[in-house]
Amino acid sequence: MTATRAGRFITLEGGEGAGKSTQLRRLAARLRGCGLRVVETREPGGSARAEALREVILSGKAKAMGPGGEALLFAAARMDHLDARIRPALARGEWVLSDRFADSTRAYQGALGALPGDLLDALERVTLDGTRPDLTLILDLPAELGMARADARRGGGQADRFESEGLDSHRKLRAAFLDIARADPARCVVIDASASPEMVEAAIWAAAHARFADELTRGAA
Ligand code: Z5A
Repeated sequence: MTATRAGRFITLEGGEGAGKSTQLRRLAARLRGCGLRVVETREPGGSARAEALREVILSGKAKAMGPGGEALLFAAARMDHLDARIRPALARGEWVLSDRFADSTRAYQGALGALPGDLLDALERVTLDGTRPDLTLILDLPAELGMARADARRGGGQADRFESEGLDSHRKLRAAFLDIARADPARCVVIDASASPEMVEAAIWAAAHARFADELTRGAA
């Protein structure tokens, strides 16, 4: 009888245009190449109810509630995402890759929205209820470069609630994600996201190997 291996939970974080979605797809493909079952998901969203909340939040309809109100909406979406999608997949032994997770609340609603740290700690405790990422990849690049990439991808389309923040806000966000990485080096790895997609992919794969060498080798066997 073969025991089901516990799944692993990996999150990708960083500012706008850092390449999280691009790299999540590439990492998923590499993990599948090792014979692992992989779930690709995102926040806000990832489950039906959380996707409905995503629409409300990114439309800007909740902006008037302030960062506290928005943080509660992100938390409600995250609780459903964890219950409906993340924990069941981990229990089945799957690897869950999420494009953003709780660190985004710390950076956007915390550093940018000036919510106090003790409030964020309490919210995180209740929301995550012990389910934390095994590895968080912080994709780091200068704010100007991230904004230019996101603008080019939008091709003149309308910016959403957070994309319309200015350069200073994006600089603050970058610093906030680097602070998060410094505060939790056992979980977080900072990746230079200004390099080519292939180089970023290789750096991420090296970080995953450093963290999960045994599992990746067994998966491929
Ligand atoms: N938010 C929050 O406030 N609080 C929370 O708790 C959570 C989220 C969970 C969700 O936006 C917003 O919600 C987000 C934070 C807030 N606000 N913003 N801005 P989203 O999900 O719609 O988008 P995003 O998470 O910000 O991701 P993004 O802007 O779509 O970027 P990305 O996923 O990091 O990048 P990408 O789509 O992979 O790449 C962007 C473009 O750059 C694309 O054309 C690529 O082809 C190109 N690219 C990617 N990598 C490279 C490299 N290495 N070189 C050159 N070009 C590249």
